[in-house]
Amino acid sequence: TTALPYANGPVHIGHLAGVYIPADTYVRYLRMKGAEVLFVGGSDEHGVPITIKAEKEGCTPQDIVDRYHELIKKSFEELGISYNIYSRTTSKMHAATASEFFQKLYNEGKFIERESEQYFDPERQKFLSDRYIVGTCPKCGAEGAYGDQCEKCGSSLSPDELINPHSQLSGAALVKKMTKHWYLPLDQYEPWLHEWILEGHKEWKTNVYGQVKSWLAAGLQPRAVTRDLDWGVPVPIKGAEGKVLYVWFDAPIGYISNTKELCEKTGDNWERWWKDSDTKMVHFIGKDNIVFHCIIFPCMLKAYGDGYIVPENVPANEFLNLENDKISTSRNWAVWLHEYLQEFPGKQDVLRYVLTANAPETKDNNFTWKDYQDRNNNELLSIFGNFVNRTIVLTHKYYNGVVPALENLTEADQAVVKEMNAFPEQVGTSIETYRFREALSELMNLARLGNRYLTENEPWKVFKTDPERVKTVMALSLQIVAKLAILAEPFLPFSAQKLQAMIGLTNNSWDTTKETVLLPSGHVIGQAELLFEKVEDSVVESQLKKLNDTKKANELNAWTPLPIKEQVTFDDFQKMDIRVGTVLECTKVPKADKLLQFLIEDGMNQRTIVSGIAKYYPNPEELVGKQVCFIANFEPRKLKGVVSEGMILSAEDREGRLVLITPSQLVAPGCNVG
Ligand code: B3M
Ligand code: ZN
Repeated sequence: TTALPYANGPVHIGHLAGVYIPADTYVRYLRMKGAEVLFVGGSDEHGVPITIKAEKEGCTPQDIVDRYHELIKKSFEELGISYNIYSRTTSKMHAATASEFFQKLYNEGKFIERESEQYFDPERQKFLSDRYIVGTCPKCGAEGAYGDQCEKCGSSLSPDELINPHSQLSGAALVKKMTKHWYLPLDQYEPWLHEWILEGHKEWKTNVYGQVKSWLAAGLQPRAVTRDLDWGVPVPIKGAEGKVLYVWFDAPIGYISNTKELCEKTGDNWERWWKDSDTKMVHFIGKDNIVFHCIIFPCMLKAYGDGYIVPENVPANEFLNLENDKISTSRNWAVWLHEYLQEFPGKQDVLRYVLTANAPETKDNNFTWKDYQDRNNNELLSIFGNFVNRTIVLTHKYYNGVVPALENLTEADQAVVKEMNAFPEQVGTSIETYRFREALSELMNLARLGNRYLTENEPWKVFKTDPERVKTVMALSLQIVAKLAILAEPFLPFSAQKLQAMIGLTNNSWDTTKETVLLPSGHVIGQAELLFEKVEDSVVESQLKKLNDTKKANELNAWTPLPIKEQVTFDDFQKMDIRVGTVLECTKVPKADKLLQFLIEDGMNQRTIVSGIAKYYPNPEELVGKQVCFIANFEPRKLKGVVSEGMILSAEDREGRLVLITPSQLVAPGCNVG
């Protein structure tokens, strides 16, 4: 299974590197090993963020999830994520399955019931989840802080801490009201979790094992599995009207619902996937989902009983950064899959390659466009592509594409044979232990071996003097190409399949690659076609520009007016003599690129005022005849040798641009402003 992405936005490279690419690599490998595999995915279509997005856009939550479910599903397909099923948690099957799951636990007394006081919006007549409660941040004083977090200062909050909490929906002041919820008593499962994971699964990744250990050390609390909300799977019991299952209760059941949905279509028995001790279940997720997949969902399955298995492993990954900055949906700091697919047609494997090579397996990792280019140009193209291309081209040149017999091996050849035959096992073991970066680098070592073999034997030179020898060299190189064509498939499915077709391989079973001869003598291979192409500098530059534009836009959006200054009295204001004047002359101040020198008609006299707005008025002569506002009793100051008798008023916008303040109609020079 792969974590079900929330259908309130598209997926990005962080999701891919953490969850979907490793899972797909794993699954493709298992299939090639001949294992019976079910690869289950889907969209998570419940939860508060979806309802908030709908509210903001003035549509229904269903509209939102319909939009993103389709987008995500299609992008996964295009990237070659080879699900057996990708469904959704708004399906009928899911509602029925999740509902039945809750019902059984409820009937068997597996929940505890608790009443507690919650915030209630008296106008909308509903309970509000934390996100719908806004107020003043107790930490930084910002208005509009949410009941769970202040976005201004980043503090995490509880609604009780907010000053003047009110409803984001209606603006109404909130009241507290009692409400009943059902809790899964996780504490009761502690001994079992301890034995099952801490004793029984010491082989789990240290980041996963460590998180479970610290959760258990801190002690588990009962968890509410219901919410007062109108978007979700309704709680299927009397007296629970207006309540739904908590999204983290229903979402993992989605794995079961989607299995059922598929099996119903194919005539398979879904229970053998979920209730047979021979089935191994593996959850691919990101690190923020560990507690749900290692503790809560297993407790749910354990509580349900009836033979449900629990996961064999949960190889959660850490996070991927983008250009040394945290990926963020709200700041649009991401490489979105659907955009990548559009901008880089036919380059799915490059992304799969780079994200596997940089997978955040043991610590957070970083994606940069420069690294993308380097890995494409210096690894995929120079090592893999180059070896394959040289071998195929030479085979056509010397033998019209007919594979020569692999015979007359020298001792050195035999060592190469031995070396190449070890790869299927090595790569396979790394994949089976969820070390995908290591597996990929092993795969590239096979291509390196091929390159080295060709370079050392120089068939293009030897052909003139010893054509018999070249037959052996080419025959052996072709076997390496064939092995690569198969072993690359879990990582680079598009290129591998293209290569297999190119050389006429019809069997992609993993274990056959342990044999030496995959292309028998006399077999005819096709013409060399390009597998990879160079990524030019301009591509990197334009992607960096796109990110840079995002950054700029974010900075502008983050702009807020300055805080209001200390209060002043009418008398304070009266001290300021603000007047309108007409510009008689306006020139640049020599040797001061910021300053303009104005000659102003102030109704009684003419006065000189210097103002630091030159950057925004490149043609100062155009200001002649315009009217401006100025402070007439400002103490004279000398600026770059010019005495300035007043201050001209301008507005400063969010970009720091200064704009002159002008009366909306012509007035007599010398008029007071106030
Ligand atoms: N919808 C994805 C997330 O936390 C969440 C996973 C559910 S898996 C059952 O980003
Ligand atoms: Zn704050």
